Amino acid sequence: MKITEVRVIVTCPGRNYVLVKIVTDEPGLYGVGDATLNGRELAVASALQEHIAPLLIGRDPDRIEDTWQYLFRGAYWRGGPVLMTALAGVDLALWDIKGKRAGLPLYSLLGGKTREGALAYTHVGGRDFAEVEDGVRAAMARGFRVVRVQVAVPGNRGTYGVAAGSAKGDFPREGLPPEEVWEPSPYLRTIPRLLAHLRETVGEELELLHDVHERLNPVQAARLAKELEPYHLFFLEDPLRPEHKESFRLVRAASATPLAMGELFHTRWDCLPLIQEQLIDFIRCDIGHLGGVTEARKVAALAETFQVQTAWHGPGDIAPPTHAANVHLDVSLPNFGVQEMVFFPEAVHEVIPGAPEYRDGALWPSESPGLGCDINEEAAAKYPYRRAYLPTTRRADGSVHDW
Ligand code: EZ4
Ligand code: CO
Repeated sequence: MKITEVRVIVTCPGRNYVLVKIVTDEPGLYGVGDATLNGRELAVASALQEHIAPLLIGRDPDRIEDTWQYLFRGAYWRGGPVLMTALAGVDLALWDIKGKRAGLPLYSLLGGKTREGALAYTHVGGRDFAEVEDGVRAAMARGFRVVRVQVAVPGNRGTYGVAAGSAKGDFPREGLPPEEVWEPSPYLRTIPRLLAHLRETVGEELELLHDVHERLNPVQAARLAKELEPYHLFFLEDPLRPEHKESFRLVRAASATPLAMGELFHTRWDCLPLIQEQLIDFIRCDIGHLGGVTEARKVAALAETFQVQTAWHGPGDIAPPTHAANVHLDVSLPNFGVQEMVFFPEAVHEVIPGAPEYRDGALWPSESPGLGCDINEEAAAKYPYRRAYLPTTRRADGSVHDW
């Protein structure tokens, strides 16, 4: 069997997605992958089209590991978000083909189920504590047992994870990234109060978590983890930027708040220092930015060895094939922890059918062979690419901070 064609499909059913369709010489047999990188979509599409697709034509799609090694090690230039997202798109499509050939869902190829469904968490953001509380109650009514909570911070303009119109940042010029203003002091005062409010009003049983989005310095992160300790978070997400892994020692030493990190990691070597020193409790890489299922399995095996659980990134700006891959891994891995999820709008289901189904607080894998997703190319063509960016964050004095 040979790969005959690699199609890169860029579409915007509400937001931009880059999809990979790998076609084989076996009639009707193809695989579908996701290679979306928010704000840099066309860089990945071009890497795939111009540099990677020509290397795949004529190769045996069954040899996933060899293809992965060939693209990662064989190219000399390796790693980074663009190349590892492109590699993930190829990797997912190849696993999809393997599953379809075998007539088995991906989880079965990964060793079979260790559980039936994947415990899932949803996002709740609000302009104030009351709005967050309402959102949390609505999520509980929908069956969620784990909820991520974010709140607008007085004095800051635009808050990560808060969708409400008035909380959004300003656009410096039409078509450029929106700009938000963020200061650590009000943020550090607000978040413990939010958690105190939620524990008083919704009780102790619901699992809560919060995403710092890598904005704090080590001592600020240590303070937050310590002050959140009484509220028993499920985990505190991404307290620090990805560069200084050793800074996690300070946060770890300050409290017993469980820590999670990983959506900005691109290889197992990024994850290794935090895992082997047991500085985190959850590794939450984005499979779509990590070179796919092939690398995620290796990260999960490293994590299992050190009692670290998985919490793969599952935001709305990666496409359903990556969400499907998440859940196939979740139900097969022994050290699965929790799965982040979103509800996709109807247009996404139309263009990319097969996102994992949500029911009773969990996500359930497709029983179809492979990943269980498809691409409706006619529908995709109705939604052409629209240039868009993630926001930029500035401090109050105007200097650039990390978004
Ligand atoms: O900001 O996917 O946990 N989820 C997140 C996401 C990321 C986006 C970046 O493209 O932090 O919302
Ligand atoms: Co995050």
